[in-house]
Amino acid sequence: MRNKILEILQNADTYISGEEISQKLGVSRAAVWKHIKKLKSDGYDIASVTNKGYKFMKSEDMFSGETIKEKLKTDFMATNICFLNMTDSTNEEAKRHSDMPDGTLFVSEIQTGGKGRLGRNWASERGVGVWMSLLLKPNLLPQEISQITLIAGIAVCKALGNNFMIKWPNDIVAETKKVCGILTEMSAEMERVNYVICGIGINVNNEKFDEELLSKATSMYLYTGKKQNRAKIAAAVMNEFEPLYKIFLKSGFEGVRDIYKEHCITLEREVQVIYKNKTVVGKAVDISADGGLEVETDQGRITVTSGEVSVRGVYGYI
Ligand code: BT5
Repeated sequence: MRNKILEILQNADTYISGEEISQKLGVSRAAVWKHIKKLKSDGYDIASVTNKGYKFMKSEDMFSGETIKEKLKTDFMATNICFLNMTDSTNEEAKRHSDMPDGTLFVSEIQTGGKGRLGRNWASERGVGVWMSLLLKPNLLPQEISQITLIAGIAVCKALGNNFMIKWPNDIVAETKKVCGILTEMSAEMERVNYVICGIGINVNNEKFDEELLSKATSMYLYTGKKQNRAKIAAAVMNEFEPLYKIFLKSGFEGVRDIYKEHCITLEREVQVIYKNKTVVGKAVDISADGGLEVETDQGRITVTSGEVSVRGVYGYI
């Protein structure tokens, strides 16, 4: 109910009376008033004026479909945005609406069931992160899709700035802690991809993390000491993503490989690769033409393809 009230307020251009909201939702005016009081205490700036009603105060820092769109320089990416106050997972939301156009972006203020890879959880608190999923419909083979994750990684890195690097294949880290994770899923047949969902979770203004994440997670705020405008960040990722994606569709991963390497912190490090149930230790020396990690081991060079392994620096998380 609270989310429905928030949606009505955010979509209204002017004051809307408690009476009108209560009629729209079929609840009492007292209930509307109670929910609005709670929204205010959650930090939403809602003006209330006698005889006029309530108005959502839009600010520079507001995070919404509109404020993201204002900052876009893309041809098709995110030109259609579904902005939600709450969902289980933006990846799931995109799946439920996979008939929407190529490039549709699903964004949510909070995810109640944010997902990582292999059934892991992704912590997605309200109001602090960019939790978003891009629906894409490329003309590619199923085996090429994991490379989209790598491209999203470059886009996030470029959008966040110099201090952020990619830990192969697709974590974005600030020094030794994770700031962003990417989860790409697809619906495909043997030779044909129906659609791809590229989910990106960026910890932006988080002030704290739960005990179990403390040692491995950070946010842009915790790392830089500055609160950031989330709409600007979401738009910047889209603005960086689109040109890279276009190069990729034309020339394959090869076309963006050097840019990926520039941003990859894993290269030139000793790594421990958990690979086909074996642990191999070696030095990460290169990224292959299709995005694999080339590791020099005592037994020679091996190429590990994304999705198969987890890589840990021998001396820590990176
Ligand atoms: C990932 O998985 O890193 C992919 C995360 C993708 C999240 C986005 S948010 C929008 C879209 N909708 C979704 O439901 N998902 C996507 P993985 O590499 O498996 O990492 C998961 C692990 O990271 C967890 O097991 C935790 O240890 C850690 N973790 C969980 N939440 C985190 C957070 N907010 N920040 C940093 N680390 C986190």
